Amino acid sequence: METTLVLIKPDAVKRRVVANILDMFESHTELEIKQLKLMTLTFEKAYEHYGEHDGKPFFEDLMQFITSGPLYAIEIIGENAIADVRRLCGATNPLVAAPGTIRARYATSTNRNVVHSSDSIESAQRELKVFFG
Ligand code: FUP
Repeated sequence: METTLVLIKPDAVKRRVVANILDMFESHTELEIKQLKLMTLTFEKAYEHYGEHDGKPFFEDLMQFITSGPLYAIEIIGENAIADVRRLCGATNPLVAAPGTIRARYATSTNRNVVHSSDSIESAQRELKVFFG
């Protein structure tokens, strides 16, 4: 079994599309939601998650955005949870995200792309600690 972290980001919460996004994970029969919590990140928490992007041109905007309001942190498990969840989320840039994916449906740009999902077993373990201890 794999375990992965999903964030439903503040843009999705503000635009009230959280239930639609959760439905896409719930409808995937190979995936199971194990934990879910609503929280607003401090700068310090956001840095623990996104610190690897420090120095990149989009970093300040990313930090401002991810701390701008509540988000949902979700632990999802499944045999191929990491790849399955990333496939459901779609490409980082919604303009190239496959039709039917969460980002194709709901994201408005690369910087406001409604979801995050872990990209490897190692990232998942690190990121789950940040959000669930
Ligand atoms: P992803 O794994 O699809 O979430 O994408 P990355 O790890 O490449 O990027 C992490 C986050 O940085 C993305 F969710 C959005 C943000 N980002 C930007 O805001 N602008 C960019 O040009 C690239 C990434």
